[in-house]
Amino acid sequence: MSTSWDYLTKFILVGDSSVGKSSILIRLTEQRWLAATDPTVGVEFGSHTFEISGELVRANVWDTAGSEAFRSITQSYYRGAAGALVVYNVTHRDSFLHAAEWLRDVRSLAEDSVTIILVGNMVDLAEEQGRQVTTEEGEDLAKREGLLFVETSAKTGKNVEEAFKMAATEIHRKFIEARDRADASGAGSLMKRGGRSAAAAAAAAAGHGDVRVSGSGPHDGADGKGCCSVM
Ligand SMILES: Nc1nc2c(ncn2[C@@H]2O[C@H](COP(=O)(O)OP(=O)(O)OP(=O)(O)O)[C@@H](O)[C@H]2O)c(=O)[nH]1
Ligand SMILES: [Mg+2]
Repeated sequence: MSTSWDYLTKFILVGDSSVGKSSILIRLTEQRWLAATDPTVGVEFGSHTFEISGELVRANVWDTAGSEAFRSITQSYYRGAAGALVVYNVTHRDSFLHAAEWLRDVRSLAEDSVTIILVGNMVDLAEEQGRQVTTEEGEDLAKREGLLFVETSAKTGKNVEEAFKMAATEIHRKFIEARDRADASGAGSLMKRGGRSAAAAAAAAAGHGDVRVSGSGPHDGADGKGCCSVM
């Protein structure tokens, strides 16, 4: 069956409650902003397609609840993730201090070759109220831990698509390298090849159809059996 993308890959969004993970996902998939969001119960799911080096990469994104109460459920979604966004709020220092714990969880539960991006969200609020975490502190942590880094605002949309695209570009790069080494494990297993048809390619060029719904089970996002996968 043909698909409207060349590669499918899985992302997870993790971080303390209220740092803006769901708002980032809504901004990515629906290009809108909700002033009031409900805390996520378990996980939610969204999908977005990026063009990278002339190829279409569809990211299936699992947005997890930051609340401790859901930890055992949310951790079951880490498996198979090629990309992880570890999100904190630049106006709330504790959320930054906790980023190290989220990072540890991602490293122990996701794939070894997972690409991790540290995301300092709410830069709009920082401009209004002042920040508790400087850009340099975020950059330093990212450098020490070998992470990508970006500051975002789900409210204005600043750098939201770029955050995912930076990570997707790195995943794509690792995948192509692994493919060239004929290595089907590690990074070579973190993207699934689709079969974009000529008609689908034309439609994709005209606009990428995104979806966003609540999740219902720990699909790896690459098997096509998820609630909203289009495989
Ligand atoms: N000013 C501003 N507010 C934001 C931003 N991102 C999120 N918020 C607000 O912060 C609150 C929490 O956002 P959520 O997206 O629900 O946070 P979450 O990380 O998904 O929280 P959990 O689902 O409980 O883990 C909401 O009131 C959002 O409107 C941002 O970039 N700027
Ligand atoms: Mg949420």
